[in-house]
Amino acid sequence: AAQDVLKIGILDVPFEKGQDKSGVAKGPQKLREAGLIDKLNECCGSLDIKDYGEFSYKNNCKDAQVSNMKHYDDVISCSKELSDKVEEIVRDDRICLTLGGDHSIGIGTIHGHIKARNDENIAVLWVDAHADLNTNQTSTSGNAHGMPMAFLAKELASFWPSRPGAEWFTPRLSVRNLAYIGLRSVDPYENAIMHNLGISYFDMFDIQRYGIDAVVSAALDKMDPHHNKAIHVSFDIDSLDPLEAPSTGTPVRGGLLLREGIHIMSAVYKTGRLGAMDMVEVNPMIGSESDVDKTLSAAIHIIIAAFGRNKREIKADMQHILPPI
Ligand code: Z70
Ligand code: MN
Ligand code: MN
Ligand code: MN
Repeated sequence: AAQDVLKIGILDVPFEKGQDKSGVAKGPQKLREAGLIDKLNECCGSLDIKDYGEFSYKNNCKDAQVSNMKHYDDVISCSKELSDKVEEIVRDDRICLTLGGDHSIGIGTIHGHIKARNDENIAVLWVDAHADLNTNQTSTSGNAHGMPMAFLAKELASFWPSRPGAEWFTPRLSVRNLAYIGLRSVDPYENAIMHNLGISYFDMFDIQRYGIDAVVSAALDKMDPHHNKAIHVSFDIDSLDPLEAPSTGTPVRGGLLLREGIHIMSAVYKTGRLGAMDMVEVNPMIGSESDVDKTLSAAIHIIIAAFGRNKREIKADMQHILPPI
C-alpha cells in the first residue's frame, strides 16, 4: 500500500557539559559524515526531512547554581532554548530526531515535546544502561547526564532544592508514562526511587529471560496502556554492548546486541506513534578508528530502524529491475 510521506526534523545538539569527557559534542557531525541522511533516504522510503542544523544557546544564567550539579548554568540555559526548538519542530508536525551530545539534553528535548503535545499525550521510552534518575542530592558524580529523568519527573519535584534559572520549567512527565529498557548499572538511590515509585523497567535479565520482542511490547503497554500517546524514545548508545558500540563515555559490559536495539526501534516505528527520538552519548573521540566507525554505524542502524527501514515502500522503476517481457 502506498504510504504517506514521513516528516522528520533533524537537530544537532553538540552539548557535552553534562559529563566530564570531551568528544561527545562531536557526535552529531560524525553521524552526518558517516552518511546518516543519505541512509535515511535510501532505506526508509518517502521521507520529507527538514534539517534544522546545529543548535546553539546563550548562557543567560551564569550565576545560577545548584550544589553537586556541575555546569548547572549551562545545562539550564541549553535546556531552555532546546525545549523551545523541539517544541517548534514537533509543532511543524515533524518527528524530531535530536542528535546529541550527552544525555542531559533529554531535559530539553522531552520538555519541548511535552510543551508541544501536553503532559497526558506523551510517553517516554528510555533505552539506556543507566537510569539517569539521580537528583543532585543522590548523585555521586555531580554529572547532569545522570539526572535528566529525575529532573523531568513530576513525582520527584519535591526532592529537588529550588532550581534557579529554571523558572520557565515545570516537571511535567509522570513516571507512570515512563519505561526503561537495557538497565544494568543502576545506583542504590536510583534503585530505591524506581521501586518506591513503581517505575517500569526491563533490565538485561528481562531481555535474556523473555526476549526483546516481548520486552518492547511490555514496555509500550506499561508506559501507555491505551496505546494512544506519542512516543518519545531517548536512546543512549551505551545501552548497547561495548562490543557493538565502544565509543561512549560510560561503557557497561553485558548490554544489548545491535539487533536488539534495532528491534526496539522497529517495534516503535510499527506503532505509528513515534513523536521524537534522541540519539545520545556517541563519543567519536573515544577508542580506535574502527571503534568509532562501529559505534557510528550502530547508531545509524538504530535510527533508520526508527524511521521504518525496509518497512516502507521504496519507489523504484521496475523497468530497471525486471527483464523486458
Ligand atoms: C551514574 C551517575 C551515566 C550515562 C553514565 C552514571 C550515569 N549513575 N549516564 N553514563 N549515559 O553519574 O549518575
Ligand atoms: Mn558552566
Ligand atoms: Mn543516559
Ligand atoms: Mn547511559
